Order: sequence, then structure tokens, then C-alpha cells
Amino acid sequence: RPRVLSGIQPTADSFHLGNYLGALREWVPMQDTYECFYSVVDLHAITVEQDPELLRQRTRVSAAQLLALGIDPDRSALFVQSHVPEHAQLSWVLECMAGFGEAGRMTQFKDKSSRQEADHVSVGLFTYPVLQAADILVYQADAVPVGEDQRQHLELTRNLAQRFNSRFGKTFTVPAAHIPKDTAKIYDLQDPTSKMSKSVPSGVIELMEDPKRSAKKIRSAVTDTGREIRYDVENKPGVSNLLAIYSALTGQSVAELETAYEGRGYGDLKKELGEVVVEFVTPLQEKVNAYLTDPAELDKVLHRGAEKAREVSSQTLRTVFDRVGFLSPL
Ligand code: AQP
Repeated sequence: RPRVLSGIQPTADSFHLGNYLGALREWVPMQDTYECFYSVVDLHAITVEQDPELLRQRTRVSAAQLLALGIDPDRSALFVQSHVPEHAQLSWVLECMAGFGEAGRMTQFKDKSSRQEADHVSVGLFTYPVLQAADILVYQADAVPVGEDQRQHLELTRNLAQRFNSRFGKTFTVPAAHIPKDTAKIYDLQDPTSKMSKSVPSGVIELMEDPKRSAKKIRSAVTDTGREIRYDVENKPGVSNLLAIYSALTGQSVAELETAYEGRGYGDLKKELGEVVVEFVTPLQEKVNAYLTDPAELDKVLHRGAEKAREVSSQTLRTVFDRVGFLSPL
């Protein structure tokens, strides 16, 4: 079966609606047709300053959310990145093949580093996309379900795979980005021209926050001075974002929603979308909390996932080390 790899950082107390609609929602059905490797990428989480206890807690909360969303640990390898040492080992080899200028052109690095003083920007933040390439290539993944913001990192991954293959012989599968058509980029509710992101907490809907708070945030989402409920990203980014979220969560098409809301106001749309979100997150939160009542069991699931993952990652790494000319270890 073709393979899938994707990961998510344990850098917040909750995933947000952008993470869910841009990426996580795709993870579940892909389990039917692919051999899936899903990772809570804790190595990536320490590229910025972090609190050790909080990181441990957020890693478990992240895993619990993935299970609650429908990742089945019997069918997929669900694991924590730091439990599989081959990610970091392959990353070093790829770092030695990536250009400094090439890595410097990554827009996410440019954005994130521009918000801090140079001495506070870690080398890890700079090499982050190369570690991400290793995450993917070590499983010989064919497809990588991610949001639009990851397209450039995926392109780097493909370039590194092709470069390695042409220098040392066919070693890596060259993966394709799997980016959803309608929800590739969910926008901030307060600033509907910027990506919904945990770095800007005001316009973000967190899956684990009090659902009443989510409904309230949706009621106060920024729209425009017009009246018409119409999907038009350029002129009505706020309304279009709400329609995209509504459509993705209910399965109703945007055209159906436009018809249903004809002649009605933004207030109705926001109130009803709030209800849709509450209905979605309430049972999800119950499931997440149930997984969190037994952290030892949760850790066991993750350890099993890491074992499964290592069966593949260790083979790839052995081939890579041999191809670059390292002596065989014991
Ligand atoms: N707004 C979004 N719309 C669609 N997809 C999104 N993703 C993130 N934001 C959106 C996708 O979520 C997956 C996990 O991403 P991550 O682990 O890299 O999370 P993140 O990037 O730390 O989340 P944020 O909120 O975007 O954090 P900042 O702003 O700090 O970078 C990925 O597939 C991503 O595309």
C-alpha cells in the first residue's frame, strides 16, 4: 500500500480549526487506503523556547486529540517523533545536502525569525524544514496531507529526495503534497486575510476551549459592511472564511449555504455556525478527556506506534548510511 506521513507540533494546549480543516481531517480517511505514519513532532516543538513539563503534557494532549479525531493505532503508526531516533539521524545527512541559501529562502523561517532578535532565533528553527524532510523521507512516504502553508517545505523535501537519489542512486520515494482544495488555508476570524494561527490567539478557534467561547468568537468574527452572504474571497474574506468552515464541518456545499442564507443577515450565519462548531467540539472534547484519564495507557499506545515506525525508519536509515559511505555498525 502507498504510504502517508504527517505530523503536528505539540506547541499548544489544543489544536485549532485551521490545523483540523487544513490537515487533520484528511488523516482519518487516508487510513483506508494508505499505510499511515502519524507523528506528534516534539523535536520540532523545541525549536522555540519551551517549558519541559508543558511539552510533556501537550504531547499527550496532542496524541489524545488525534485518537479522538479517529486515528486508529491498530491501523496506523501513531507515535512521538523523539521516540524514533532515525528522524534526527537522517536529518543530519540531509542538512549536509541542503544549501544554506535554499534553507534561508523558506518563508516560514523568514516570518518566524523576523519576529525575534537574531540571537533568540535558534539554528534549529533554521534547519526545521530539513528535519521535516527527514520525517517524510524516512518512511518513503508517497503523500503528505498538510495545509497550504507547508507547500514550500514539501517542495524542499522533494528537491532533497531527488538530489540524494541522483547523487547516490534511487533511495527515496519523492513524496507529493496532499493539500485540500477548499480548506487549505483557514483564516483568522479577527483578521480574515491572515492564516488562523496559534501565534495570534484572538481569532483562533481551539478544539479544546470552552465551546461557548468558540461560539462567542464566531459571533464577533470580522465580516464586512455589506449584507449579502456570498463566497467571494477577494471582496468578502471574512464571510468566505465562515462559509468555508461551515461547509467543511457540515458537508453542505458553499452554493447550498449561499441559497439557504439568501436574504438573511450575517448575524444568523454566525450564530448558526457557532452551533455547528459547538456540536462538533463537544463530543470530541469528551473523547479527548477520556483518553487523558489514563496517561499510562496513552504512553503504551505511543510506544507501540514508535515500534511500528522504527521497522520502516531503521531500514531506510541503514540504506542511507551505506549509500553515503559509512561503515556498517555492529
Ligand atoms: N490556518 C490554517 N489553515 C489550514 N491549515 C493549517 N495548518 C496550520 N494552520 C492552518 C496545518 O496544520 C498542520 C499542523 O501544523 P503545525 O504542527 O505546523 O502547526 P503550526 O504551524 O504550529 O500551527 P500554527 O497555528 O500555524 O502555528 P504557527 O503560526 O506558530 O506556525 C500543518 O499541516 C499545517 O499546514
